[in-house]
Amino acid sequence: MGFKIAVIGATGNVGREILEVLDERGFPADEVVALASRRSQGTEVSFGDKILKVQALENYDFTGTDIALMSAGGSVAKEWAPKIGAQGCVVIDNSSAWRYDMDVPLIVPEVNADAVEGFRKRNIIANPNCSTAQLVVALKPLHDRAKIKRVVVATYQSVSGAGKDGMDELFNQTRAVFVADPVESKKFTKRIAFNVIPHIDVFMEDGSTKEEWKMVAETKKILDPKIKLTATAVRVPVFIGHSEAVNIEFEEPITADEAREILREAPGCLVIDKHEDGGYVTPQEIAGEDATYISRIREDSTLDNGLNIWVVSDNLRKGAALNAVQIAELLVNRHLIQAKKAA
Ligand code: 11C
Repeated sequence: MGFKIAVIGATGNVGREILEVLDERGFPADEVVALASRRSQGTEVSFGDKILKVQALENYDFTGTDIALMSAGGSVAKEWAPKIGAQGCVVIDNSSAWRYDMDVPLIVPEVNADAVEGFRKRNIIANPNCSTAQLVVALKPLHDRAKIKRVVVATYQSVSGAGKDGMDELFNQTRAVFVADPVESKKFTKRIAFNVIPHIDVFMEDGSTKEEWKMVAETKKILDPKIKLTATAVRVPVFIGHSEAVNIEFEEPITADEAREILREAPGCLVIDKHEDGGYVTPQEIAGEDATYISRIREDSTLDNGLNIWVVSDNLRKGAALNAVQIAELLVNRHLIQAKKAA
């Protein structure tokens, strides 16, 4: 007997991707329902070769549903995740609303799968920010080998991280520049077409942005609270795929060749690192792919035990939908939940 799954926020970028990933991976679901706000009720979304009619979250009874994959923003998650969890349905939430709650596990299956067991306290599991997910997939195997002391990261984040409005703004501005129309900025604070913007999410008191703060807090929670991390998060005119230039200081020596071999074997990682023209990965090449790609692995001669790496992944997949579905698979494969229909 299979599971009953609800996808909340089914009409958004990530919600649609979740439906695609559930279908592609043959998730053992007997039934998948698409939910969104009342405004989207009746909208149609694809699930494999089926069309699902979107139902209103407000009217849905979760008592017969096993897992809710939620991608509906922080305020919806804050209000609804506890209500849904109380009806015995496990919520896997994509927003930042529950990530830093001590009673909610924050999971990247390749990194801290065992921590998922903590979901029982609230029936909520948090999915990390996209820029953190791909980073910790690359850091974990290196940390296991040589213990990371400090990480300095600069991100190059695609506009899809800001949702469909972000993608539309890049498209419309690019067209406006070409045809010499006035360029309007609504979603981003400055023009994103043919530009880069060192600002993602709101500013914090210390001058960093919330996106940068999230990378610090989430890396500590998922991987190791002792790791020091500093980040500069930058929006770039790319539709899909976040990239990261990462400088890592280790406690123990590790060569670039060793790191390359370790990463080649590591779950979720794919190394493409030829020291020649084009022998590295760019986001444009990997949109729609599941792996975290690692290139430009080299020693940093300014540190005792230092490496530089370049990390690229599809932010809508490993950074969101795929990771959420992998968490659901973890619950099923470890028999941590039973299908209610079967009970
Ligand atoms: C961006 N990383 O690229 C953000 C989007 O905390 O889940 C995801 C925000 C989050 O704008």
